[in-house]
Amino acid sequence: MSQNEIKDLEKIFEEKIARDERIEPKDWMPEKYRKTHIRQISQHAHSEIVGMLPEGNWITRAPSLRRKVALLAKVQDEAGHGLYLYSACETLGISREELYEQLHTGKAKYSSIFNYPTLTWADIGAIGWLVDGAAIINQVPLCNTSFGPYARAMVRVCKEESFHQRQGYEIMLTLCNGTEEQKEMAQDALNRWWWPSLMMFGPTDEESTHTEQSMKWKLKRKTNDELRQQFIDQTVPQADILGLTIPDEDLKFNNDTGHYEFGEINWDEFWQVVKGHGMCNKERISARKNAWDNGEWVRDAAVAYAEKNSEKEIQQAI
Ligand code: FAQ
Repeated sequence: MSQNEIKDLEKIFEEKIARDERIEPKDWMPEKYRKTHIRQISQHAHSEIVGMLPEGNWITRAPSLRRKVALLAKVQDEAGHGLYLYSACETLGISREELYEQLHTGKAKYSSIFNYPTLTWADIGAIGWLVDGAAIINQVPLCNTSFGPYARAMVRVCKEESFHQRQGYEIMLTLCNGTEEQKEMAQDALNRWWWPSLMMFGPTDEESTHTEQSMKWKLKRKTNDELRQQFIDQTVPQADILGLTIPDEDLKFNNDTGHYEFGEINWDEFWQVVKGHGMCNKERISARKNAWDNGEWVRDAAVAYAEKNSEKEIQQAI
């Protein structure tokens, strides 16, 4: 393709973005746009899949049948989100095998939050309330992202996340209205999950490598800091209703700005976790690798079955 032809295509692409039209898989797109979407969408898909592990840990220990059914449904939803997102990512010309390979070799990231352990039942409440709460705030703007398959996947994902957030908050509410010991469990879970939840939104805008370009392409519709502030403003009053204390001595409402001011995030901890040195990084990746290896016979059987069926169809057509 000549330089002039590429320039014309770039112009059409930029104009579509400016008009808030969706870019679809068969449309021409700059290579960097394609690559950065593969990076973000696959990281998102991996997060959903790895994110099943901390909660899966509690399915057999849920305190009642009702809690067990809800948790089971939530974890299954997360598998579904991962699968939609892998499919959306594949439309950009990368195979599922390559995506898994990137996760298993550590080339692709997944959300830092899933490298923390779930120590008590209250952690399941805290994850639903805080982690799904943060995920909704991050993902609602992504329903308007510029790449069609990603935006469409986000609509259903967000609806399901809102059920997840409510089931988590309801667990917290029940614990907080329970015995003194149960309330302490809820406070302890909040103490451990608060700061990692704030880190989910990524580094500050100043430190973020991709935000500027991703905002121009309308892949991201809000910056990391904007989303983090929105999460804090929304969540602090919810903690007040629970009668829990946010573990941040510097947290205070600023009447002039209408926002909460908050303390310093431990960015060293964040980068340590992102680089693979968190409490559960090794355990999470090895669980995923084992699942892949142990599932080989199922994949082989599915391929053999599909081949047999297509041979049969060809024979019948002859
Ligand atoms: N963890 O330049 P930025 C969920 C990396 S789904 C690990 O700001 P960007 C559902 C980033 O990749 C949760 N790494 O990056 C659920 C980049 O490194 P790279 C996942 C992180 O992409 C709930 C570098 O730092 N959600 O929770 C993190 O513009 C409950 C520089 O950062 C999504 O993925 C992090 N937290 O902004 C499941 C949503 N933050 O790639 C189970 C879609 C940053 O150059 C249970 N993604 N990094 O090597 C996004 O909105 C964006 O990708 C951000 C990061 C905001 C996460």
